[in-house]
Amino acid sequence: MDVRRYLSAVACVLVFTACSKKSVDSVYSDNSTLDSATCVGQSIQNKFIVQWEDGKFTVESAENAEAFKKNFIEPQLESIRKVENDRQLQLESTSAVEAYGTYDSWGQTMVKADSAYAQGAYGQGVKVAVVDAFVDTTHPQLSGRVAINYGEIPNNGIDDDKNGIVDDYYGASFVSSPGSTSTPSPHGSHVAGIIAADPSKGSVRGLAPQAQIIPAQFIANDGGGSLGDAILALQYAANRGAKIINASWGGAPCVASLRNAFQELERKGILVVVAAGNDGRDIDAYPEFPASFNLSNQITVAASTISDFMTSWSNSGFNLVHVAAPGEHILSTVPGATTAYMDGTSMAAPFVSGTAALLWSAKPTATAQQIKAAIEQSVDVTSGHEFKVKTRGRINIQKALQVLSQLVP
Ligand SMILES: [Ca+2]
Ligand SMILES: [Ca+2]
Repeated sequence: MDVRRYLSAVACVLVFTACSKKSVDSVYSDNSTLDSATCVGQSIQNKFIVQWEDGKFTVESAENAEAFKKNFIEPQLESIRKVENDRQLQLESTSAVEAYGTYDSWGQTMVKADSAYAQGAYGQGVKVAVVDAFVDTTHPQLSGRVAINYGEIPNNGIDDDKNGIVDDYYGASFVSSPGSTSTPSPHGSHVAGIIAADPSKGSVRGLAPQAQIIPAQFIANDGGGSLGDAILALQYAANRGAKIINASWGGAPCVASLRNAFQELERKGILVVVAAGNDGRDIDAYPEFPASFNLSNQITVAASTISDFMTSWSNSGFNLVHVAAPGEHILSTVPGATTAYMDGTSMAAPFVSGTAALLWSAKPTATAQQIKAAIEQSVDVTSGHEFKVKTRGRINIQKALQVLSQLVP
């Protein structure tokens, strides 16, 4: 070996990324090196999440990893940024629907939603994606509040607008594994109603009653879901023009794909509102994903009670959970043209999504970071009520509107 070639080889070892070409093994990760304590979720051996160099995600199938590397990754190596196995999510969702007494709309009153309506802010012009379980778009309080994809002709079996999804007139489902039950989960419809239910058509008071919901389902009726399906639903929501994405779920494995997907949303200026989780634990110390991602476009939400304390079961964190919002005995829409009470940070997150929609309709030029700052800087902090969250408080829409008008003159 001549000296020059030898030196060149050494330089390549030292600055590996600068002079090496990508290899199949450098883009493909089987997640085997991650911390097994926090990386829950069984790997799906024949499904692969592909992030392309242009930022897009697809989910592909192959017989096994070796076949996928040889037949898919290798021929397209230059266009592929990262590949990981898909995984089952250990989703936390509130499935119990209990009938409580007369707690109707206590949360909407406590956060002072009326102050926005007095200023003409109803969430108009703001699309909020519910990346969740099934959303009942026929519910009388939701049917007029669903964002319509006018490029699509419904129910003709054709992808008219060529966005890759057949008949996504209202929304789309990315559930690839249908699960064991056909009865719709109430979860997605309940979340959607908290954000935007039409109060003129029933007893539920949606926070932002003129916002539009984009249903993007990835959670099956039995509560199952996969990481790849979640990422495709997030990507779809962004492509449909969502300003806000509500993620009332957790239990995702700490793989790079989901973080990269959330970072794409950050790059696109989309606000992401995430439930902190219902395990009564500190997610600063024991991370929960996506709640613990800590991105600039992310608000992670704890649940508060009617007496304005943290619920006993809400996850917390002085760094990674930002605010509290009503999350106990929350009335909202569920399938079957009816209503129900549910508990959970899953209910608290859409209070913040609805709040963000109100703020954005008041100041359409605000950035996701300004909306987040207005919500964080306006919480009610009550002496003796210890909210174990970054801001120490519970959201207040009236004050948030005032703060936003200072941030965005
Ligand atoms: Ca379509
Ligand atoms: Ca169609």
